[in-house]
Amino acid sequence: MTGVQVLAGPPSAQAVTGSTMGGIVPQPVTVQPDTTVAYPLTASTAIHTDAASGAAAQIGAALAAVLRPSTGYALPVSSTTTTPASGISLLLSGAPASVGAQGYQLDVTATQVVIRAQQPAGLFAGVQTLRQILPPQIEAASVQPGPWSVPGGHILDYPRYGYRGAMLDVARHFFTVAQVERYIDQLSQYKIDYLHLHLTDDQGWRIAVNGWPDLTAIGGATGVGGRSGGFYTQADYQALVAYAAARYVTVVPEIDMPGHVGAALSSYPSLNCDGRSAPVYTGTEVGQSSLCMTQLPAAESFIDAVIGQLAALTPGPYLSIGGDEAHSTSASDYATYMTWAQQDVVRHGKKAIGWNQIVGSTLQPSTIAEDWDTSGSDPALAAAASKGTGLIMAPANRAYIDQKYTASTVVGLTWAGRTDVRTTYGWDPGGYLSGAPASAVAGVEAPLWSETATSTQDIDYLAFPRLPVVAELGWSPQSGHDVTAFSQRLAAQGPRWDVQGTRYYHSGQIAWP
Ligand code: TNX
Repeated sequence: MTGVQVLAGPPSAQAVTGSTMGGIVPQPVTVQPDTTVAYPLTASTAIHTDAASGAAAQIGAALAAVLRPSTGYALPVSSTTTTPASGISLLLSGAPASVGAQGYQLDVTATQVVIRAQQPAGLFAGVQTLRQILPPQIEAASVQPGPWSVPGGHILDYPRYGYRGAMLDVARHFFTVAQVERYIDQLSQYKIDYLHLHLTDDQGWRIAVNGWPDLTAIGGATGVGGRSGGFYTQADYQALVAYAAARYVTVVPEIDMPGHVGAALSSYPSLNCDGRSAPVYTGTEVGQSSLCMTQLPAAESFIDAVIGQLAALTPGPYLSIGGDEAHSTSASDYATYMTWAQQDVVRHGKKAIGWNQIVGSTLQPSTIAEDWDTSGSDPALAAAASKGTGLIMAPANRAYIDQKYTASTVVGLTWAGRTDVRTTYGWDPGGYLSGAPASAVAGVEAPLWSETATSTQDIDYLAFPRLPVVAELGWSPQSGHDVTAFSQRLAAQGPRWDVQGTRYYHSGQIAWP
């Protein structure tokens, strides 16, 4: 089944349900409302989960944890070996093959809500959709009056791309475990399934590496503008990885090199060609630092320790080695170094991701390039893609959510252009890179660099509403791309963010309710 169908219901639908299937982001593949029925969520509703799956039980418990505070209902969760006739059921049987590993089928009748999937990830995605067809107050942390009615109908849904990413720069400004967990909660609601953590840069080194304590003691001490720094212990990082995994988000750690290494150079004299520690850098220029290639064995043993330890701490398949803006590294040193680093990632059992420039080295068959170029024309990258290199699309003038929305936006950079909702929405990830086959595109990503973002409020403001825009580009079929319909669905998210305390940018391009 391809294409998006939304069959509009009669006006009485609003009266029956109090909410509709018409405000979901990202747009499901198929939505068929049945406005003649609705499921009333009441004090006697129970949640049933597939007895064959511990993961289903955990997803049921997570659903109950969302629904209990606002409804005040007990919502008991129990496992079932049959197909229940009432309540909310999360089942790993009976879903059509077309839903794949991450999709689901959701059916709402007068007597029950049934989510079916092939895999737990699909049940989790279906639960996120269920949240969005309940009234916004369902997200409240305290008991609300209700009534709680789930609109009737049928949804069949699965993603366009397997990789739907959000990148958070914790190097320029450090964000605590709690702040990152909050972001994970937010992005998992939009079916984002990868969190790329930019862990190191000139201004900060944010991950503890055994045997290299000064990386965090010195390199982690500050951030842009000399603000206080911070870092994750390896236990912190593992906790973040586990928190994300419970929300079907896979962490992709990034160690940026051979440029963007100022924090490491200020921590260890041996990584500098002159044998002296570089001064701590707190500005926002890029391209001034480089690992010392005349000391390549030292750089290699350092990076092997970092990559090896991160690989061991990371269950996900990817490890990003950056590779962007190495303006202080010669092209031949860059090629030598990035070729070796990719081999090292593979030796440690992972697949390397690198920014566009990584095509200036010898690519491993498993390497994925992340395209941040704003022109849509990068012949070297397109040639690599034609030969099999996968692409993650993150063109800065479309997908960088650290850019200002408009001239009057206070937080944010402007180098890639100002990007409000329509600019972020108005491109096709499958056709953006000229000369690259659409089949090379593994997905999309929304990077949030933190030169100007220093607080949870800043993250909220920059990411909302643009993160859900990129989420829709990654999940929903291109055939349903329609800025008017999308804007209406995005508007319906506003009241949810209000209830959740997400301080979003009230874009003038959207008619918020
Ligand atoms: C470019 S594009 C960068 C980052 C900056 C960002 C700010 C790329 C891979 N690198 O170093 O933080 O712009 O928007």
